[in-house]
Order: sequence, then C-alpha cells, then structure tokens
Amino acid sequence: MRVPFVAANWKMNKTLPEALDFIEQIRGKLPAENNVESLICAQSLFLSQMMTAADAEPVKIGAENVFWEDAGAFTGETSPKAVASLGVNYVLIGHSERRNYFRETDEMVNNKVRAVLRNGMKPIICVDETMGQRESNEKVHWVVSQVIEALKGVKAEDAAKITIAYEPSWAIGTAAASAQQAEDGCYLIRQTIADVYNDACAEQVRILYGGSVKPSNQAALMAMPSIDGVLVGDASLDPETFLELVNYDA
Ligand code: G2H
Repeated sequence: MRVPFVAANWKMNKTLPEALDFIEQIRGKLPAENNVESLICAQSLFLSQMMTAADAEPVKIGAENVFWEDAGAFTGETSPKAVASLGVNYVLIGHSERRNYFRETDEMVNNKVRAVLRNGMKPIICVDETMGQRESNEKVHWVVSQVIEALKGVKAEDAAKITIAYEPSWAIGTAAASAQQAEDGCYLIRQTIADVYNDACAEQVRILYGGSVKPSNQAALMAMPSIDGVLVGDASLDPETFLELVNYDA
C-alpha cells in the first residue's frame, strides 16, 4: 500500500520568522504519517531551524535542490552531504523551474538523484512537459525520456525510495490539468518505471501530480488510481490551506 503523500514546495518564499510561524500554526493539526505523509520543501538556508521546530510533528522537512558533488570548490552550491547531515529526508530534484531558469539537463538531474540516494535521502524527481509539446502531441516521449534519464544507474532496490512528480509546466501557477490529464501522465510514468525495472518496483514508487493544486481540485486528483499525492506550490504557503490539503477528505 502506498501512503498518500502531500508535499509543499515553498519555492523561494518565506523568511525564517515566517517559516517558523507557519510551523507554529500547523502544530498539532497534522495527520498521522501512516495515514497521509506530509512534507514541506523549503529554502536550504533555514532547513535546520525548521527541522528543530517541527521535530515533534509528523510533517517532514525537505530541500528544494542540492548539488551532485558532496564537497569541493563549488562556490555557492548546496552539498547533499551537508543537507543529509541535518536529518533531511527528501529533496526535490529537476523541478521545471530548475530545468528552465538554471538550465538543468537530464544528465544533471540524474547526477543529483544519485547524490541524494548516496547520502541516504529520498529524491522527488520532477518531470514535465511544456504546452508546446502537449499541443504537438510529443508529451508521451518527453515525460518518458525524462524518467528514463533520471533513473540511469539507480539500482532497483533504491527505486522504492523514489517519488516522481508529474508537473506539466503548462499547468504550473495557472490552471491545473484535469484529473484525467493528470492521471494519463502519472499512469504513463508508472508504466515507464515498470519497463525500466519491473512491476513490483512500479507498484512501490509514489507518483504525485503538481501544478495549481488547491483544496478544491485535490480530491478529484487523488481519487485517480495512478496518483498517490500532490506537490503544491502557491496554495501551500498559507498554513490554513496547507492544513486543508494534508487533512483532505478522501
Ligand atoms: C508546480 C507547483 C509546485 P503551483 O511548480 O511544485 O506549483 O502549485 O504553484 O503550480
């Protein structure tokens, strides 16, 4: 059984006091982690304080990105080994904003996925397709190839630690994909994992939908058979809305 997963992606939002205030506002109101796993991915610079503040809570704290080398002369980068030393569980890798604004390639994403696993953390690999690709019916190949490239060199026994987030960039911060469009993308991703590894492996990997998720569209998305959860940007910034999302009515 895959536990439903609601993950917040705060992106480059909130200051340290705002982040700590958020934790105070959700304290004691989160679901048990074996019912719904909840996660907040935040800027790396205050992950440590957030981990301490949320220590007694079921919510997990994750990073939004790491570099692929553990240490060295890489000024300004964030070491996966250092992030792991904070006790962080999850790291978002390959978000479309990283791919678009920071030119992250499939090869870089793959290096980062392996670095996260090597350091005992769990990657949430984001894959997307653009509106142009959707309109020209290329989306199938695009999403499949991003999954295959991201998983290169990842052993089957590590695959269960991976979560994949399907985030069509045409649905980010605008209008969400329909539940059926989201299901189609997530179904295809699970088939791809079965092809890369095997059916048992594909049954273990959690697949999330991301892109303009809110309490009003969440239940329909999560009712879909291939969708195990959601990755939420904008709507996750408000504590009350985040609580609605993690305590959703199945
Ligand atoms: C997609 C998503 C979260 P939003 O980027 O990763 O953001 O919910 O604001 O579309």
